Amino acid sequence: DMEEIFIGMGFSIAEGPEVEYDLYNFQKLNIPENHPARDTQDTFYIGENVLLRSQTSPVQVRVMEHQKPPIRIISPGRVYRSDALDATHSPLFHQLEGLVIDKGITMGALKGTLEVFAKKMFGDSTQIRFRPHHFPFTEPSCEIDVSCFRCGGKGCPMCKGEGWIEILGGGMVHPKVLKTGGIDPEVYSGFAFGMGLERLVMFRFNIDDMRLLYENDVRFLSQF
Ligand code: 2NL
Repeated sequence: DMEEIFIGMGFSIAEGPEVEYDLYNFQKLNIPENHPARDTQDTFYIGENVLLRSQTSPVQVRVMEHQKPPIRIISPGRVYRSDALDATHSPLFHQLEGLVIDKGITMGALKGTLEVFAKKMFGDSTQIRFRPHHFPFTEPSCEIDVSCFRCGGKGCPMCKGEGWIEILGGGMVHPKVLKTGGIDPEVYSGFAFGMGLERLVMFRFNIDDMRLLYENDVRFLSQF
């Protein structure tokens, strides 16, 4: 469903390796040597410079290096983080990231794109809210909430009384990231966003334990 929504807005689907170089997973995304995300506690290393990708951003870096703007892609796929398995964490999960680069791309374009996505995904009355945040690869950065699709924003157990549910992170692609991708930040700008698929699926189908998604229990699967 998510792919259909973005294809409808002119995006293409990009894929890349799950076993990545440190260079593509971290360095080219402005995540320096001493950044906590690079700790072996958080990332599965296969060799000194080779790891299981912890995000799908390296796919987008590879597209930047091989394709001239305009770029309009999503990169859905498996990612890996060294987390213990519990109801809300899994060492293997899925992300969908998006990247748009052209002349004159602004935060307004990010907002419009994600508003269309949220309405198509969760219903026409859905609203979105941007909150300031920090990611190394975007500047400025934000987290994006959608109005609770269960209670419409009044507050309920699903949104923990908040009225809003956090589903996305995003921002304007950092000039350093554009430059390492071979794109001139003086000429082009872009936005990027990312979201965790399991979290979204759990909200959509009211699933309270992520492990159910991986256990292949027929009693669970046959409901869909
Ligand atoms: C989150 C946040 C995000 C991106 C992913 C990105 C990719 C490139 C350049 C800049 Cl190549 N940014 N991706 C940007 C902001 C947020 O994901 O919470 N994901 C689960």
